Amino acid sequence: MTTTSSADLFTRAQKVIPSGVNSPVRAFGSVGGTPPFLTSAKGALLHDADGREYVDLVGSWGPMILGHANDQVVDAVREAAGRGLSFGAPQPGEVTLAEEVASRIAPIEQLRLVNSGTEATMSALRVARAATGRDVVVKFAGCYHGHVDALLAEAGSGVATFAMPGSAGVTASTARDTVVLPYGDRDAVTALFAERGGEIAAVITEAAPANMGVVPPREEGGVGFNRFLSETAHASGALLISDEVLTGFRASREGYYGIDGPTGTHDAWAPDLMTFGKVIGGGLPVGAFGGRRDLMGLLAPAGPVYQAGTLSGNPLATAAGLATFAGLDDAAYSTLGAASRTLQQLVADAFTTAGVPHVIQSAGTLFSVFFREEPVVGYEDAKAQDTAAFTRFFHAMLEAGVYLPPSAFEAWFVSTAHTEEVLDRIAEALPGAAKAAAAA
Ligand code: KE4
Repeated sequence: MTTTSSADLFTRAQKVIPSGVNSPVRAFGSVGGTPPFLTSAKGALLHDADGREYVDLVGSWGPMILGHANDQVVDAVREAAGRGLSFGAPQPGEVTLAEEVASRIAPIEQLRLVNSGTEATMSALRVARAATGRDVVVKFAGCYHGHVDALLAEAGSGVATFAMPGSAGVTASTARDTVVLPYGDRDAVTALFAERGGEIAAVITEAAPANMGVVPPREEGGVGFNRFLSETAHASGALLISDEVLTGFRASREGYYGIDGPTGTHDAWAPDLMTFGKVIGGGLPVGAFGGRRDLMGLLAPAGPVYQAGTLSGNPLATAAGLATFAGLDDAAYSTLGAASRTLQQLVADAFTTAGVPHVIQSAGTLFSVFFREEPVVGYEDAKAQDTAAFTRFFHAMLEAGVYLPPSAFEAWFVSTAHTEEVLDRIAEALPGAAKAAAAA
C-alpha cells in the first residue's frame, strides 16, 4: 500500500511499531493529535509527508545544531560512506573525535565512544560502581539520563530511602540501589551523605537540567550546585557524573562546564566522569563517556569493567561529529546565543501582550518556557505549570508552521540556521498562539 499522509503512515506505523514510534515523545502523547511524519529537512526547516513546511525548534532534540542537512556535514558523511560504512576495527575518526572532545572539556582525560546517551550514562555508572566498590547511585527528580534501569526510578517514601521503579520492568532490587532527591536541594544531599555517604558510588546530574524544562543549577554563597555536588561526593569518597548529553557543546563551546566550571585555580572543581551525545554525532548515533584517566583505565580490555559496542566509533558517525565540530567555532556560538536571546524576547513579548503567565529559563544558549509566573527550581514546580495552556499553544504554533517540542517539559532548540528571516516566521506565529494559550 503506498501512502503519503502522516495520518496514513501513523495508522500503518501503529500496526507494526509500538505506539507507532521508536521513541515515546514522538507520539505526541502529551499534546494529542497525529505527529507529522517528516520526510526532509534543510537548515531550520522541516517538510512532512503532507507537504507542509515548519520552522523547527526541536532539532532532533539537540544534534542539529548547525541546522538540518548542513552541506559540510552531509559531504563528510557521503565521503566517508564511499570508504566503508563500518569496520568493527579502530579507525582514525575515532581518535580525532576523542581528541576534539578532550580538547574542549578540561576534565576529559580519556573517553569512549558509544551509540547513544543512554549507553554513555549506563557505562559511566558501571565505571563509578567499579571504582568505588559501592552500589548506591543518586539522581534528581526531573533529571533524565536515558532509559537505564538504575536511572528509571522515582523518589522513595523518605528522602534518604531507596527509590521505587520508575518504569515497568525495572526491578525493585535495581531501584533499591538508587536514591532520588529533589533537584537543587542541598540540605537533602547533605543529609543523605551524612547518613549513607559510605554506600554511595556516584551522584549523577544533568549539568543544567533540561528534561523537565530548563532548570539551571543555582549558586549559593558563590558555590554553584554542581561544584557543591562534586565537593560533597568527594568528601565521602563518591564520584560526580555530570550528564552533558544535551547541554554538551550546546550550552556553550565547552558545554555547561564551560559556564559553571572553575574560573581560576582557587575554585577548581571537576566532575569525575561526564557523558555526551547528540551534538557530537551531528545527527548520527554517537554517545560518549569520559573523565579521569584512572577511572577510564578500569575499562576492558586493560581493566575489569566490561563495556563494548559493534558500531561504537562508527566511521560515518565520527565523520558527522567532526564536521559538526568544525562548524562550531566562536562565531557559531555567538549566532546561537543571539538567536536564542531574540527568540526568548519574542516569546516574552507575545506572552506578556496576551496575558499568558510564563517564565523563561535558560542555560547558555538553551532555554525553555514554563507556563507559570514563578521561577522553576525543581520538578514539582515544573509539574505545577499550566500544561493545558502549553498544549493549546503547541497546536496553534504547529498550525502556524512552527514545530515545537511536543511536551511542556522539554527545551527549545535553535541552530546556526535560525536566521533573522526564520525568527521572523516564528514572530508571526507567536501572537495568535499566545492568544490560544491565554484562552481558558
Ligand atoms: P539517548 O539515549 O536518547 O541518546 O540519550 C539519553 C539522554 C541522556 N541524558 C540526557 C541529559 C538526555 O537529555 C538524554 C535524551 N534526551 C531526550 C530529549 N529530552 C531524547 C529524546 C527522546 O527520548 O526521544
